[in-house]
Amino acid sequence: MDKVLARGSGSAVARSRPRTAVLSMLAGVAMVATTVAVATGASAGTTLGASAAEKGRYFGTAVAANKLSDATYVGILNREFNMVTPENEMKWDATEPSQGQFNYANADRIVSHAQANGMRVRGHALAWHSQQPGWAQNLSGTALRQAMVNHITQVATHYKGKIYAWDVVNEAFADSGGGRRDSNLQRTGNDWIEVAFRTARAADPAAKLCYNDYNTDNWTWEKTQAVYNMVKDFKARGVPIDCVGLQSHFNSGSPYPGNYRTTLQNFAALGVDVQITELDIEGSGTTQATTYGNVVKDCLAVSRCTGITVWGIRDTDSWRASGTPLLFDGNGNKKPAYTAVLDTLNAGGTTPPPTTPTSTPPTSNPPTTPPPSGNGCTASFTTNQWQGGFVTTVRVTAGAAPLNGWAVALTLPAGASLVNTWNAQPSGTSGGLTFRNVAYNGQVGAGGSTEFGFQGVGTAPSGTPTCTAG
Ligand code: 9MR
Repeated sequence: MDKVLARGSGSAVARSRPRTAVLSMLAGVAMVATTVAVATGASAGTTLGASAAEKGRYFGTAVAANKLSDATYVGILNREFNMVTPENEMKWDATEPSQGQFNYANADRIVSHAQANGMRVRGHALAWHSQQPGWAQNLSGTALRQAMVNHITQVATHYKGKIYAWDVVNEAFADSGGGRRDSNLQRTGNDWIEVAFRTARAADPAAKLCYNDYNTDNWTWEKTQAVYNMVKDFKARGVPIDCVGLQSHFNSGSPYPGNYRTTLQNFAALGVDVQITELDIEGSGTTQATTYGNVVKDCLAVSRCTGITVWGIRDTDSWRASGTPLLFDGNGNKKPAYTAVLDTLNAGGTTPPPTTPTSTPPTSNPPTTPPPSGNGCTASFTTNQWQGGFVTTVRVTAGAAPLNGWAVALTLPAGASLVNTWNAQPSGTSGGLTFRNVAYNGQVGAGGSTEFGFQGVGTAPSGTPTCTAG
């Protein structure tokens, strides 16, 4: 069983709490409160999506394709939300049930529904240890690495231009100890996460690329620190990452932490967007409503917290239905939690820029290459080779003078050819190649460096590449 499910079993109290008439009564009160809030705020939105949009954000939900024929469900979906995440339909087992044979039918239904109703889509999830098809579970080493790269390339290409943000890698860190989670993907090599991100960038350059995980809400937890260090390292080395998703499944075993805003701020200060991707809060009534309000307040306080997605519409749609963790009851009525979210969205006026970290961030020094003493530049590369393919990362380092443009020459061995390149423009696809800077990375300060990379089939280049300034 997935570890999140184990954690998610929550407290017996939360699970046995009855959804009684009290809740319906509170829902009634909630609707009155909503009406009052709307009447007093001229520009206040009357739905979650509209109110979030007024604050420059989105409000989304997980959607299950098989519920798109449920009129109550679709009515709430279309009225309230402007972002959707397919709950299971874009996962590896759903999209590539047999190796090399792709099935997009259910995911396409959700994407079409979203597009027809003016909603955007968060893609979930390209590479994950869980919900792999049987054939992938049985692979290892280079065969699995290649299968992952192909899967990401195929799925991200199929949805190219239709996805606001992809959860490229999901839940790759261990719950404790500050390290990676053991998995077949992890055993292909520690660089599997960055290879996944580079592959996704090459396939759909316009989509934001996110790392998504749970139990990364409390700033002091080892797992939060471990993900923070990875994102910091990726930013330092030019690995393409645009956002961090905090799933935020809250219950008594994994409660909303008082330092949640600090966590959001500290991730944002690394230069990535932060998104709350799978929010649900077990409980009921005022207690649950207050926590929902606090989460929304925290997101509004961090300008790079760009949106919130709840993990389902009605309590009965939830993967944790007995914990009644969502904004609508089983009949589709608004709960007090709904009103708290809407009122907080409407009240939240400020979106200050991200602040500097409020607690000392952990340090992780980016790899450094001593600058050469002369003018010009040098280049060096590292390669991840698997059977039949490779990813090479090239570091360009300026000499004693700043660079205003650079070119790196290297030769691909016979039979090898380029598949994707990021952060550089290649002169061709095989043999002797020159990679030139692109618009945003030609200027490198004296002694500074920048990185580009490429993915290819066949054998990776070896030797020392030649770097020329200008
Ligand atoms: O909500 C999803 C549920 O229907 C599936 O059975 C489950 C299987 O792993 O995945 C649930 O969604 C998970 C999400 O994809 C990743 N984060 C944890 C979510 C809850 O388990």
